Amino acid sequence: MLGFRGDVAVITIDNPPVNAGSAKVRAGLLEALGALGDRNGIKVAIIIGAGKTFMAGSDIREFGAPLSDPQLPAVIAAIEACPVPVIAAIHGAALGGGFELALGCDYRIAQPGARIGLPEVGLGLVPGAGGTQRLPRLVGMEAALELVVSAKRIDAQRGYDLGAIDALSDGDILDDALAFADTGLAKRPLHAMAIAPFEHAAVKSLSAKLIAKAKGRPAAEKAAHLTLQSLEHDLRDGLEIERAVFQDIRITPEAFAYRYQFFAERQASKNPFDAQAKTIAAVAVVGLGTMGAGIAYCFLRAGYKVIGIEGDQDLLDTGLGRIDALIEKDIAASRITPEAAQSMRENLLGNASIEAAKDADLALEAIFEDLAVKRDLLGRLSAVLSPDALIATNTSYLDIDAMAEAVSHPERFFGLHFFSPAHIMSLLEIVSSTSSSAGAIASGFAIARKLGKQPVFARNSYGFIGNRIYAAYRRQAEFLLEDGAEPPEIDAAMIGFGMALGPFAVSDLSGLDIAWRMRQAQAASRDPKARYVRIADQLCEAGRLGRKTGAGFYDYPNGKPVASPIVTEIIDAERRARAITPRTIGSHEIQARCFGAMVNEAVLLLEEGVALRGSDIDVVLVHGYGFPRWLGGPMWHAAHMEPAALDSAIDLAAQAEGVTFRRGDAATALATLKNQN
Ligand code: 3H9
Repeated sequence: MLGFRGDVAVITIDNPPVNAGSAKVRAGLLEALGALGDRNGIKVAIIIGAGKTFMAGSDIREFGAPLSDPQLPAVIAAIEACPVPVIAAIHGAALGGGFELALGCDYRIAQPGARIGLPEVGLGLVPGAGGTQRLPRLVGMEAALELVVSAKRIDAQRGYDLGAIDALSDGDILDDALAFADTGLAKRPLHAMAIAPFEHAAVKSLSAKLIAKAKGRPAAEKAAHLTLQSLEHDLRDGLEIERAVFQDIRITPEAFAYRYQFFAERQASKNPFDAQAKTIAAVAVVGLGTMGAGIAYCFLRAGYKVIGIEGDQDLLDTGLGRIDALIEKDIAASRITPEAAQSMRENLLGNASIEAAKDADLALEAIFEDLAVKRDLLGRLSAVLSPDALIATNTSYLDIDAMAEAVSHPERFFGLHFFSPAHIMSLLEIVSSTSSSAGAIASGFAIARKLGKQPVFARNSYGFIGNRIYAAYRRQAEFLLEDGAEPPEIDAAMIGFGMALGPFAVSDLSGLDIAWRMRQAQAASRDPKARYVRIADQLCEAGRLGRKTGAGFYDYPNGKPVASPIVTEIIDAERRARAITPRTIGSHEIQARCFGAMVNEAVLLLEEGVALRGSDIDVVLVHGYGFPRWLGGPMWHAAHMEPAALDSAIDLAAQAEGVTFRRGDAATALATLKNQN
């Protein structure tokens, strides 16, 4: 849309909700820029976004098919060829193609809090409209590499400090851009701008570090290479090379998987019910152990008042100390300002009595995993709170229907399953009991948004979505142990598959005792014919509870995991007791069986209605369990495997478990995923 304010042309991008740079937007921009030439007396042009943002990037939905003309580089070329200086006026976000559009303008003015950056690598892409070539010319090689390869988003204030933004706007962005336009601007082509000198060795090592941090994903490596190449070519040639790499990479299986995750996350974030969220100002967190303190800190950081409650004064002091340590750590790392820390401290009240929860709009219990103790606490909380206050549990696997029975007005009760460490992990399972009201669930989604968490809806089931799939995976890993593979072989195979850590390294990290307690609680109801591996129980009995005790599936002589002769002896003894002749198991079989077990459980979760969609399961596994994002998630990966390979993986897992897997609807569940993006 083209308008005029005196001798200034104002071009407005208007494509709600985030002004994604679709083909229509690109055509509109090109047309507006063309129309400028027909009008005499125009001195400056401003490009601005309507609504809440400048431009969130190119329209990601277009990347799976051939891109239609005009393409973004053509629009930016038209800006550069425009006879008058062009200003990008940025509010909200200028990301990816949106930031590249702004970099193609002669000047950039932005609101200090606006988010800018090149998140393409996080989508399995490289910037495709000049990001890797123009940014080093503006901010220097080191800062450009960091932004491009880490896909980090920064605020415009930081962009100003780096030299990517020319002026900041504290008021109305258009008014300030008009005032800026009046300061006698001239055309300022980036072609002429050289990259500031830098220390080559430092840049090389920074590049290697950033690529390693991105786990060597091809997009990161290619993006780093393109950025460094900007030195060797003039801008025009550099742009062509970058564009060619972008065109290739956007149709790789990895890029499809990343884009799928992007939309899966947004789909999962939508409240599935049509209901109003309750307004929540004060939250009581009962239980300030590591988990509860982390949860309390999440609420404080998001601006809630928090009442931290513990059983007695000593426990309370320790719990409040834990919260304080988290605050201090974030101040030291400059993640929060001392002023923000001060206001968090003012918002935190500690109390050793449950009565203190009476004014809370939400009470969340984060005490240890014991159903009877939790039920008792929930009953007492119900009596203290006002009848319309919400009550939530952070249980990670217990039956929340059984807990709801202890709550008066059980419709207000639901699960908010945080992942450890709660202040770092983004995932939040929002769990409905059979009596949870739609309003309680809607409130869970509103809370997740305010906390900046990735919510996923789940219905009650042992372990909900994530822990149930993970338990099936873990079980299969233990069958592999008995059958002949050693912990380091299984861990290495799963890291080779793409998992962030192997299953036994994870157990050692999180502690073996939680799962041990769970197994003990389940012992009475376990099918006696089901295959059960006793190795982990025996490690626990021997006091090997993981890293916290200095030994688990591995020994940790210097803090690093090494294979343990004691564990080998325990495994060998178990194999003998079961009359299993160990055999060599290759990484292909390890990966197939572990993956087959995950997919089978995922399909069951869908059939049972515990998960609403396959894509929700993928969001849970990627965000909470280190499943590789570039494979999309277990469901996406399964949907894109050779059907025969998937069948064989599931069959191998079933054989090891000694059961017939119910995977009747796997094909249907997976077919819906195949047609996306
Ligand atoms: C790129 O630009 C490559 C270039 O180098 C290539 C040049 C040739 N496209 O997140 P929200 C949708 S790659 C299409 O909930 P918020 C989103 O799906 C791109 N759709 O809002 C959702 O739709 P629905 C680089 C998009 O306020 C709705 O908008 N850019 C796009 O919480 C609202 O989204 C990025 O990676 C898009 N680019 O957060 C930035 N972006 O309602 C991606 C959003 O149907 N975007 N949608 O579910 C974001 O990070 C956030 O959307 C933003 C707003 C922070 C902007």
